[in-house]
Amino acid sequence: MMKSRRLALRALAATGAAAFLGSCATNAPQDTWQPKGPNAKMIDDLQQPVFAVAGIIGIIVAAAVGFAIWRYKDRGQPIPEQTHGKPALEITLTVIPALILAVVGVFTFRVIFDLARTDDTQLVINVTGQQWWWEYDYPVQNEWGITQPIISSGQLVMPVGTKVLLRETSRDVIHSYWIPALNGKRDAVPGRVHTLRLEADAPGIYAGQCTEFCGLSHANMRMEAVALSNEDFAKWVAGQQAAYQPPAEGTLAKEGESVFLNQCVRCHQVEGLKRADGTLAIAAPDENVWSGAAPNLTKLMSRNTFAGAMFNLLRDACRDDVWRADSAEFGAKYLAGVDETCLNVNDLRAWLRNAPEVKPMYANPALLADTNGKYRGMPNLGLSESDIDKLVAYLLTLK
Ligand code: HEC
Ligand SMILES: [Cu+2]
Repeated sequence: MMKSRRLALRALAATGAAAFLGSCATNAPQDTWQPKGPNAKMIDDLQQPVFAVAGIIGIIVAAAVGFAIWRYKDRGQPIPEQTHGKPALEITLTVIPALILAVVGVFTFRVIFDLARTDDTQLVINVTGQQWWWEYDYPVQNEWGITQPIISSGQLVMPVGTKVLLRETSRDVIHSYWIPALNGKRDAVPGRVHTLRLEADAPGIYAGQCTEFCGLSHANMRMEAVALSNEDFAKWVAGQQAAYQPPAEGTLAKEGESVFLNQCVRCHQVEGLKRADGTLAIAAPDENVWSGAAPNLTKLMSRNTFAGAMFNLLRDACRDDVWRADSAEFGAKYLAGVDETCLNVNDLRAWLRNAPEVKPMYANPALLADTNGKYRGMPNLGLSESDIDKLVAYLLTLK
C-alpha cells in the first residue's frame, strides 16, 4: 500500500516536471504560440481564449473529481441514499457547454473561412512533397519579375508582407506542410491540390517540419520559409534566373562538371548545363527515382540547407550569422549564399560519399524490387575521394 502510493507520487512528480521543463525551451523556432504573420495570428487569437476557457473548466472538473474521490472514498460507511435523475441540473449542465461550444464554433468557422481565402493572393508557389524533401516551383508571374519558372528545394523563399498562396501536392505518399510561425498544417496529397496561405511580417527564417508520417525518413523531412524584403526578393528572383556559368577550362570545378554529367545528371537537373557534344543535359529522374523527381541543383549554393533541410549547407558559424541576423541585415546575409569559406564541407562530402548512411532512405539495392528498380532517395554511388573533391568544387559554382 505505502509502496504503491510512493510510486504513484513519484510518477506524478516526474510527469509534472517533464511538462514544466518542456515549456521552458528558449530556442523553439517551431513554437505554435509565437505567430509571425497574420494567418498564424488568426489561429493564435482563437486558441488563446479557447485554451483559457478550457483550462479553467479543466481545473474545475479535476478539482471536483479529486474532491469526490477524497470525500466519498470507502471507509466502511453505509451506502448513501441512491437517487435517480435531476432534470434541472442535467439540463443546465447540457445547455452551458452547448452555449460555450456554439460561441467557440462561430469564431472558429470565421477563422476557417478566412484561412481558406484564395481571392486576395499576390504570389503563387507550387509545393510538391516527396520522400523526403519539398520541391518549390514558382510559375511565371511577371509582376514579380518571374519570367521563367524557378525550381528550388528545402527553403521556400517569399517576400514579406505578401499574401503567398501555396498550391500543394505530392508525388508519392501523403505529406503535410507546416511552418508553425506562419500558419497551420495542410496535407499534400497525391493527385490533389490543396492551398495554404502564408504571410510573414518580418524578414527571417521560419522553420517547419513534415507532419504527416511518410515513411522511413519522415523525421528528416524538414523545411524552412525564408522571408525577404520586396527589394531582396527581386534580387533573389533575378539570381535564380541568371544564366548558367560553366566553370573555367582546366579547373577542378570543370573536372567536377564532367563527373556530374556522368554520375548525377540522370537524376539532378542543372539548367543550362551542356554535355561535351554541346547538347543540353536533361535529367530523367522519373527513370531513376520512385517519386519521379530529384532536387534541382541549378542554384544549390543560394540555399542554406540541403536534403530536406536536414543538413546545413553553411558551417555553423555562418549559419548562425544568417539565422540570428536582425531584419535589416538579414536579406543581404541570406543573399550572399554559400562560398568556399562558409561551406559545411563535411556534411556535403558525407552526403556525396554515402547518402543513405547519413539520411535513412530505401536507396538500398536489396529493397529495389518493390519499386521497379527505382530509388527512394539518393543511392550510394561509390564515388572516389578525388571525384568528391571535384564535385564539391563544381557544386560551389552553382549559385
Ligand atoms: C538515383 C538518383 C540520384 C542520383 C544518381 C544522384 N542523386 Fe542526389 N539526390 C537524389 C534524391 C532523390 C535527393 C533528395 C534526397 C532527400 O533529400 O531525401 C538527392 C539530393 C541531393 C542533394 C541535396 C539537394 C537539396 O537541395 O536538398 C545534393 C547536393 C545531391 N543530391 C547531389 C548529387 C550529386 C553531386 C550526385 C552525383 C554524384 C547525385 N546527387 C546523384 C537522387 C539522386
Ligand atoms: Cu513527408
